[in-house]
Amino acid sequence: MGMTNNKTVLDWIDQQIALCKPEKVVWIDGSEEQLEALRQEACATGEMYKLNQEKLPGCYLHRSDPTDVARVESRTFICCEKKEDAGPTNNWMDPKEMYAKLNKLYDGSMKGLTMYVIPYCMGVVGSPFAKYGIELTDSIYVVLNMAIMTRVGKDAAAYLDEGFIKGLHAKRDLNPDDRYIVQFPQDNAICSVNSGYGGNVLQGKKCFALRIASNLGRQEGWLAEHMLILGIQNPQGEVRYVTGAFPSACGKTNLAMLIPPEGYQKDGWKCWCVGDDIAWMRVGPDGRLWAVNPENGFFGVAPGTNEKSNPNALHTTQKGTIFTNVALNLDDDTVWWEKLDKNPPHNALDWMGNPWSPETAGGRPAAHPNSRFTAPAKNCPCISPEFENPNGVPISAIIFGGRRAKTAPLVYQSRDWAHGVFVGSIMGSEKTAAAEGTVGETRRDPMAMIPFCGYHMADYWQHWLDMEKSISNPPKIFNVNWFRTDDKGEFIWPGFGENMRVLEWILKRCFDETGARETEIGYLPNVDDINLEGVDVSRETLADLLSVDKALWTEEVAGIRDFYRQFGDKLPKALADELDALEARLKA
Ligand code: GTP
Ligand code: SPV
Ligand code: MN
Repeated sequence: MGMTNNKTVLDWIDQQIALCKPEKVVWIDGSEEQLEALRQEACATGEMYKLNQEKLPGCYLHRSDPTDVARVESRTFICCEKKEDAGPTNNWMDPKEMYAKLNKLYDGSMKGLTMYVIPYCMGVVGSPFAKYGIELTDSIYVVLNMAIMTRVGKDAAAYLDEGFIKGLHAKRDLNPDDRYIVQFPQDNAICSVNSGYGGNVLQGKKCFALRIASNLGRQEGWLAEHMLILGIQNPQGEVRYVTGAFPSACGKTNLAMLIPPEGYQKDGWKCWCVGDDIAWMRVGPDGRLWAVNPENGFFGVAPGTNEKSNPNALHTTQKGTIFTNVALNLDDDTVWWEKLDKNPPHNALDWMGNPWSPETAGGRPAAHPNSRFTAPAKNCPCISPEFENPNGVPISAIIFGGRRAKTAPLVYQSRDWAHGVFVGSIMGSEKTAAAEGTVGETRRDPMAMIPFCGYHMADYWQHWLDMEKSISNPPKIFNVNWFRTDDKGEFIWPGFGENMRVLEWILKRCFDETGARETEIGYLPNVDDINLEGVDVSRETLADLLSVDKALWTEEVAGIRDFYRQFGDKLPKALADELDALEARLKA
């Protein structure tokens, strides 16, 4: 409807209309009037529920189908031409076969429904980093979420001539056996069907900004990563930036919105959030790595978010937010989730819409463990003044991390870039609720990209290794672990805001402002170089958190060897050498 004359765009949309056969087609122009009308429609049909507008203005609740509550990695495919290019960690199917399968599912799937055409931009519209897409969907929930998470409408449509990612989503009947999340890198195309949840269907996020963009990054010489971006301002007023890759539900949003401990605040430290989930990083003219956040909002984990753990996130969700699969407090039409506070509502509906109260729940959680908020970035009290800087921010440190009960120390620094890539490649984490499967079992999740790398993982590591040549002033690479537990299974390190103490050491290392001791696995802090003033952690506990257990690491080496084996000849030699060198140091 006049938003573009681009024939490629219009022809492609016509083909999808012919396939899905919607009753109506509506272009999303990005205007508040149109979005408001859609909110009202979604409330009228029960797709969304309007919350208490005095306490939570512009906020809504949505409940997804109970069988559709997380990303489905087993139903996610990379359909490049050759199976070997998808690699052993991705599902693959021949593109022709997959298109045939999908076309059957899409055929007539929108009969009697409206197809929404969402032109959107990842990144600041018109900036050199920006990339464009169109998502066609029959879900108002998707439209409203995309309008928070990305830049949608006319402004984005004006740039479609620069090329665009084609996306099609149909909810159909949500049959889990016919659920598909498919990326076609050769066609720059994304297809989702039979899901209405999060990363499966908000295609700008994991499908585009990671799976498709990782392919573009490889071709064009940059990196698309599952990383937060955080600015840390020191008492001198200088802001230094880090990125951090932790697996899903392992603390990116929390670290991205960190509030320094009181003592740090008094001294003048401040943190700025640039992004909480995805970073696109390119080499700048100065030879440093520069990062932008391609998103425009936060799709964050609700449970565990509270006034103490992450007040900035909580504030961010107090207006213009869509809550998915949290509990509804019927007394005042507000939301609740586990660990929000110590006062669970007594008259509530759980995430499935069933009556819930702490007395009768029998331990059943009120909110789904992967319940989420979709909140505009501009709501965030600590959003960085550089959030919309088209050039991004220069990165001093890259931080990898996961949930490890025992093995990984609180923090260590890699020896150099290649060793840093190795440290990223051996990341392991105990599984969380952000994906289907058994929570708790350890799995390797290199660079937190196992579910998101759009091509062969070994080629991806090679791309990381190759990047060194073009980054003359590379960031230093670290690994952190906030999740070591004691004999009772309790976290030893207080985490959250206190992680600032570790960040301070990391940044000092980047600018040669503090020392370290060399160990088998890399550089570790001297116990006295981590500031413990004002925190209830003893020097002995810290020493324990900074210990390297040789026996555990020897087991770890065996685990890594097992993991690496599946990559065969494709495993970059530099990584095989790093593993041998680590083993040799542990034996020495
Ligand atoms: P995705 O959105 O799935 O990519 O997750 P994320 O990496 O942004 O994780 P998030 O920050 O939402 O944290 C997930 C869970 O980890 C929450 O339950 C947090 O309370 C918990 N968490 C985050 N940081 C820490 C920490 O420093 N220590 C401990 N013990 N828990 C943490
Ligand atoms: C994750 O699982 O890493 C998320 C949520 O950030 S989703 O958008 O569902 O992928
Ligand atoms: Mn994520």
